[in-house]
This record gives sequence, structure tokens and C-alpha cells, in this order.
Amino acid sequence: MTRLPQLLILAAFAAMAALAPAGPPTTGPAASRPAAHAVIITGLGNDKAYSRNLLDWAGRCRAVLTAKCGLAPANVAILTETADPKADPPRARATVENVRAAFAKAKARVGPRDQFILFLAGHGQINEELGKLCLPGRDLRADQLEEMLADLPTNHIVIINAASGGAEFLKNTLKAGRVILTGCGYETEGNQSYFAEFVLRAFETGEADRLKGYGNRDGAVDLFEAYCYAARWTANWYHRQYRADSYRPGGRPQQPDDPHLYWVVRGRETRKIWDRLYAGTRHRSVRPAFRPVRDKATGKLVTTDPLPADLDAEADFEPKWGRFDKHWHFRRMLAETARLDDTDAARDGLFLWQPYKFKPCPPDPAPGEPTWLARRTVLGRPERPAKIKPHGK
Ligand SMILES: [Ca+2]
Repeated sequence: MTRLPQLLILAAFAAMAALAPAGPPTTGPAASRPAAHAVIITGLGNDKAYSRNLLDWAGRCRAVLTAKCGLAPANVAILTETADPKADPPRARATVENVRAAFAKAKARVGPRDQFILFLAGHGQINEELGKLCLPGRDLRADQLEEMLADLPTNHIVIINAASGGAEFLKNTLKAGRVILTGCGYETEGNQSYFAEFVLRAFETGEADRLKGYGNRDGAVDLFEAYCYAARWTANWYHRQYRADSYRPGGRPQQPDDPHLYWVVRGRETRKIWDRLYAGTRHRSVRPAFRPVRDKATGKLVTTDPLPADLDAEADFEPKWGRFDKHWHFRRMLAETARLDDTDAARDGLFLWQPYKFKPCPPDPAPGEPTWLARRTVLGRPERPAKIKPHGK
């Protein structure tokens, strides 16, 4: 063979290679490697500030999945209280019909070894027998959601349910092979849940992988680590807030017609998050005015301010736990719990901070035991490794 035909053949191969797809398909049942898919649903906010937070969480969830976890943008559907087809990415309105359409689309693309991620945030309706997520128009019932999940060709499912009343959804969705993180409001609260903020931060900061006593420092945030981080931060965030009942704007007692609630918020990051989440509400973060007290020895009035000079510079120290004492006075009540389920038995659900105490990291569990699956589940990595670095070092 002469030199020229050789070059022609090589050129022909090069042209064929250019025409061929760049690699194996990355999605769908035909894909040689399993892929990950996600549906993000945030419901009605019922107030301007919370609606803003829900929208923020939906966008950040997508950013985490695509930028941090490697999901193809086309594999992530995003449904929010209001539609915005011009947004990047376009958002559909979170109606039951659109949720069904998103699941139908996912069903057509998801393969049996693929990972499916569902993120929920908003208000759960818990006053009726069935759990519901409040959506524009008709609400999404827990049994409808389970039908859609069960209809997917995979049971490699991760659910992050940051909606209030999320525990009601658990009754329907708890199945072997799934990992479910639930941030659920107390039944009597059924109110605004902030668990979503801290789940997202677990991935955004990557700190969950390095969480002392829980992370395994392997460079990836698994669902066990994300849960430990989010549960701890949610509890700490509440417990770094104190009602400033003695606060007197301008030194005067609070007037009866003053609609604001005044809070002392401790910790640098906590304060930043607080300011963002509560912007535009009646809550105000303040430095309280302390009343002067007469010193018994000198007879002089002395004002003691126990707070650090610069509240914004204070580290986010671990709040004091344990028996009720003065540290509990005026503390914000923890209105949420959070749980991790990765078996099909509700009794296995892990509550990290009950009663107001963080349990030590469970020892290396056997397959099928609580936390075994969650420790091997990483968003965007459908293949679960058999061997992993031990947690809790
Ligand atoms: Ca890790």
C-alpha cells in the first residue's frame, strides 16, 4: 500500500469518528453506564420571604446537582411556585399535572441501574389523613407521588424531602433500596422548614465530608454525611437564636404596636444565613440593650454586656446542650426534626439529635443495616462502591 491511500484511509476513519457520537449515550436504558436524573419540586410559599427562599433552594439544588454532582443539565427538571420559561434553566409551574409530566419524561429516560433524585421543599399539609405538598392548584398527595416513584424503571432512588410535614410522606415512600432524608416540622408546627438550606450547604461547602466524627474524608459527600451535617446545622441554627425580650429600641421598652420580633443571633455564618432567610419579615436581628444593675459592693449602677464586641466576628460555636438551665432561656424552639431512612423499616430511621443530643457515629454497619446504604450513596454516582473508607474518623 502506498503512502497516499494510507493517508486517505486514516482521513476516512477520522471523518467517521467525527460523525459518530462522542461516546456512549449518557442517559436512558441504552446507556452503557448508569446515569443520574433529578426532579426538583418546590411548592407554595404562602409568604413572600418564604417563596423567595424556596425559589433560591430550587436553583441552588440544581446548581449542586449539575456543578457539584455531575448530572447532565438536561436530566434535571425544575418545578417551582411560579413558572419562568425564560429563566436559565427554564422553570415549570409546580402543578400536579406538570409533576406528572416531569415524572413521565424521567420514566422514558431512566434506566434500571440509573439513580433518580427527588428534592421537595415547601409546605406539607398534615391535618388530613394523607400527607400533601401544597402546590399551585391541587396539592400533591403522598400516595400519588409514590405511584409515580414506583412507576420509574429504577428503585435506586434518593429523596430529599425538606417540606414541612415530610414525615407523612415517609409512610408511603419508605422502600428498600431508597435513601430518604426528611426534614419534618412538628405536627403542631407544620410551618416553615429550613432543613433545605443546610442540606444544600452540606454539598455546597463540602464540609459534610470533613464533619468531625461523621465524615470519612474521601472527597465525596455521601447521603449519611449530608444528613449528619444538615441535621446538626439545622439544630444549631435554631439554638443560636435567642428572643431579645429585653431589647428596647433606642433604650425604650418595645411599644405594643411594634410588630417586630427581636432576636439575638450568635455565630458568624449563622447570622449571615439568618439575615438572608428572614429578610423582609417581621423578624429583626439586634444587639440587645442590657439593663443596668446596682452593684452590691459599690452601690453604683453597672451595665454588663455578656456578648462579644463584634457579633459578626464570633465563631459559630457549638451551642450548649444538656439539662435546662439559663442557656435555654429565650432560646428559639427547635421546630424541626430531621431523619435519615435507608431501610424499609420506619423503626430504623436515624434521628441524630434526639433528645437534643447528637448520637455518636454508628459503627460500620452490615449490609441492610441502618446507614449502610446511605454511606454508599453519592448524588450523581449511580454505582455504589462495595468498599468505602470508614466514617467517623
Ligand atoms: Ca465522604
